[in-house]
Amino acid sequence: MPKVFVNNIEIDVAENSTVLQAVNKAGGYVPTLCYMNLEEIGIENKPSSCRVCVVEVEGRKNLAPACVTPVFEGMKINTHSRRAINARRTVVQLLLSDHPQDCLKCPKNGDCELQSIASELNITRNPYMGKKSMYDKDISAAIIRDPNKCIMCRKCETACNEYQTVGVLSAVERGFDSVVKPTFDWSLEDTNCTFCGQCVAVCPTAALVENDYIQEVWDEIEDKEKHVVVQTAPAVRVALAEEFGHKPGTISTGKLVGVLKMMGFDKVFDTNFAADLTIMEEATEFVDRLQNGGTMPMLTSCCPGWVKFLEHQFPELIDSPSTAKSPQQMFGSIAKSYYAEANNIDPKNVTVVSIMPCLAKKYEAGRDELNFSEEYKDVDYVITTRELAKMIKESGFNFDSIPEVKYDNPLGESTGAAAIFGRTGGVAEAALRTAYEWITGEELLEVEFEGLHGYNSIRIAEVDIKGTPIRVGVAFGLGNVRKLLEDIRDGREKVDLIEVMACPGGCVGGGGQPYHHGNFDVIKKRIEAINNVDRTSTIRKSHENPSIKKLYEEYLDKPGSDKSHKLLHTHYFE
Ligand code: HC1
Ligand code: SF4
Repeated sequence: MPKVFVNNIEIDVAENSTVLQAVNKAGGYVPTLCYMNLEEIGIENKPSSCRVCVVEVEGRKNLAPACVTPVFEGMKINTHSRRAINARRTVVQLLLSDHPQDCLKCPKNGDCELQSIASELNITRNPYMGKKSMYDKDISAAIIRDPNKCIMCRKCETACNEYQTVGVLSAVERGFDSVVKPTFDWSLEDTNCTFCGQCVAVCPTAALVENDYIQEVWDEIEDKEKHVVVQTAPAVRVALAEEFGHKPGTISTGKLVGVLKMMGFDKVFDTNFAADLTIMEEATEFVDRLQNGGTMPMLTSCCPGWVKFLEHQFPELIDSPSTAKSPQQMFGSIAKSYYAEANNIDPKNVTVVSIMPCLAKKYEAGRDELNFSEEYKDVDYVITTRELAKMIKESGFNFDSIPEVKYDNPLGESTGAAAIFGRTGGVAEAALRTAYEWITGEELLEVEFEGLHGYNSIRIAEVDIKGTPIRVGVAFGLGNVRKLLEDIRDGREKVDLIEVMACPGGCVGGGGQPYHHGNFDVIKKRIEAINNVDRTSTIRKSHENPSIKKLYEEYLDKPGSDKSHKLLHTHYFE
């Protein structure tokens, strides 16, 4: 174990450590912009391009970039020599010299890493003002790409090309003209982009941000003709509080409902209700395929980033996903049919707003084949957890004093099985809780399937359904999904059911969640919180949800009925 000195303090570090790791171990700090390492899930970015992390190393003439410089025995590191600080200031001033100076109206204002490092380094003026990049913005339903704000950290490239293996973003040109963008300068909408938002999740500036619909949602709430209902996704309740200074993993379901009421929504409903409904349809389809020789393995279909990935990358598997629409879309269909009819409201006057942890949900809401009516969309506006936090802040509500309120019913009642949709392995587990009882006719006493829990990116579990072994594959991160699907295609693995989520840890790590700043522990805490929501639920199986039973009795007849198919199912495109 080499001994090194960080600012004169001696510490032992692991072999092959970098200076940055040594500094972190010593409890010190050097700023970074391009460095990112989510070690547990295999995302690493260290092009050493920004040079913000330079430090002084005794005996070395040039300053050393901490993120890539290996330590050696007896190394003496000074993180804050005047020379190192001045070099960092110059680096940041040069970056700012070609950066739009519009911080006050920038969507990342307050969340921008470049802005906070500039402030940390006390940069109040800039001697290097010169030529400026002038690119057009690329605006899609989910993502806004502003190359003028790109600082060439390459994090988005790593997220898209190495982690997701979608390969849409890459660095082009040289020198001052270098920028990260899609091939041929195409708009993201014209590429294979899945809108997973993982590039947005890691972008340190506003070069990549969500397309926000905050003003549109306020306008709907203000419109007296409109009956505005809102649904909240499973993963939002375990992350929103982070935006208000609470620890990752804080559960704020009651406050979430309370604040949406205070904001003026007519009804506050739960996507979890629709997740239970999804299980009714998906488990029916799974049992049918299993018993009657349908296409196997069955793939889950609730993650829109994954569905788009499948359509582009695995067209030969187009018959494999469940035809069940995602909970977001099922909720919209039921709100504009069953709920509107029961309350005598013209569905054209019902506005459905979704609060989602995800950017691909914005894209999903615009897919025609997911809308049951030709006259209106299932879901009108999708905003992210981050956008909701902005609306709460803008309204001046003090998060800590928001009262805890319960969801409205009937579209607000849900089970623990629905809650776990928000974490990796949860959709498969929820489906099996129901399928087990339907197949065996017996009560499932131990509802948690251990093999479906955990943080590994690819997991295979075998579940015994009274002598019939069901093999379940779970994968998150599209690159891992690719590996699993290739193993199945090439006969190295055989499974019956596959749950796929595009984002790290499932929806809890979605591209619309509060920024995790490269720390996977944040995502793990959210997963634990999701499990707590399940474990403290009185009902933990979707088919036991009383409001779901009533919906079938009064309206849909039974899972897989003609009406269910019209409202709750879809098809995919090669
Ligand atoms: Fe998800 Fe889903 S779990 S996709 O991860 O099936 O976004 O939270 O809302 O639709 O329920 C996201 C989360 C979400 C859907 C559900
Ligand atoms: Fe790549 Fe996902 Fe970003 Fe699209 S949204 S560019 S697929 S990382």
